[in-house]
Amino acid sequence: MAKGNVARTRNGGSTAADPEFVQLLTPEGERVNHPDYTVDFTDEEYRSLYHDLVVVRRLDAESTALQRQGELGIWASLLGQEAAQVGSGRALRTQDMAFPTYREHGVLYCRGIDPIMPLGLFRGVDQGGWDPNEFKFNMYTIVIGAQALHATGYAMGINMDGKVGGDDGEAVIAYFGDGATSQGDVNESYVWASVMNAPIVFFCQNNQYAISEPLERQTRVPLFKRASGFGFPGIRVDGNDVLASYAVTRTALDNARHGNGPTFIEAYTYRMGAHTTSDDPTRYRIASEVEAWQAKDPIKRMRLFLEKQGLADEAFFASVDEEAKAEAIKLRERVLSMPDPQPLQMFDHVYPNGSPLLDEQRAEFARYMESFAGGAH
Ligand SMILES: Cc1ncc(C[n+]2csc(CCOP(=O)(O)OP(=O)(O)O)c2C)c(N)n1
Ligand SMILES: [Mg+2]
Repeated sequence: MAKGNVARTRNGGSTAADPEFVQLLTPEGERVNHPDYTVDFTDEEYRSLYHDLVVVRRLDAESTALQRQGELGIWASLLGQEAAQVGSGRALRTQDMAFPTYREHGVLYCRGIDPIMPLGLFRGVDQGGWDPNEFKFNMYTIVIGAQALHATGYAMGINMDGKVGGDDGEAVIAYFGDGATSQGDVNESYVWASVMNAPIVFFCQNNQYAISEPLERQTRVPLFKRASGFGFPGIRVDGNDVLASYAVTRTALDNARHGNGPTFIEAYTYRMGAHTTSDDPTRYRIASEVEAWQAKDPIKRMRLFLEKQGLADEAFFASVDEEAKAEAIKLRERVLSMPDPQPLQMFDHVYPNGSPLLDEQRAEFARYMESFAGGAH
């Protein structure tokens, strides 16, 4: 038996790859109805969703190119996951707090953060320069699954502060991947969120791989079905459908803010590029699989939808491309002119008000640096 069939046979047909999900927009750009979810966008909002999808993909491509040219240390591309990120990112209300991984550049963009910010981190000149409280978007987290705990603690805090209930209640969203669902941190978060009725949405982008490990090595049941064992609803959405991603996330966040507790969302999508620029996916997956997912491209279907509905013409699509290109050029120029940090700067933002131990370490490091002054060692 082929290795990949093991999970299928043991679950009587319900497999981790079972594609039953909420969909509002087919790969052909047809708008379909769902009994529980819908969207009510104006024509302008439909166009702006398309705009965001194109811009975040273009900025991402530019960042990959910058890494290839030695200007970034590494880059984790969002290619293929634009709809999951823009849909969920735009579903957040101003007061909601997001906890990202290292790949949520599309959500970051939707939160209104300058897209240069993550590039400083990946260039190694800062530690991620945005203020999480200002933008309600926490720092990127490289440690797989750790942010699920941070997010759950934050959500429990919101409850304690009495900020849940009503339309202006606050909610939290924690982003992570399919691989992260195997981490203890994430499962512990589910337990706490459930029993404390925390106002949180667990948004899992199932992009089918954890680096080279395919989904079938993480789970024998669909990820969204696990949530019921922890005591809250799980739902799978077509993660390449920006409308469905928006609708499902908005409903889950609104449930959370009204005091109805957590939801787990599995956004079923595909990582069309490499895990990071350090990875070579041709070593572990075949071209036909990638091609099959290219037919489900999130941007292509939104463009087809706009065309079919008569909401946009060639001039609109050309102007979005032009704008995305101009933003990418600007991004490139700004990356190239980023100053290198002073070595002692790394001590500055560890604690808001410093600490005696840190002061000692800074002084020691300063003496070490000075020992190089004016001579060869
Ligand atoms: C605690 C921990 N273990 C291992 C790693 C190494 N690592 C980096 S990314 C990754 C895979 C994550 O896969 P997934 O959760 O599916 O997210 P994706 O990268 O696919 O978005 C691993 C194992 C890490 N960063 N942190
Ligand atoms: Mg993954």
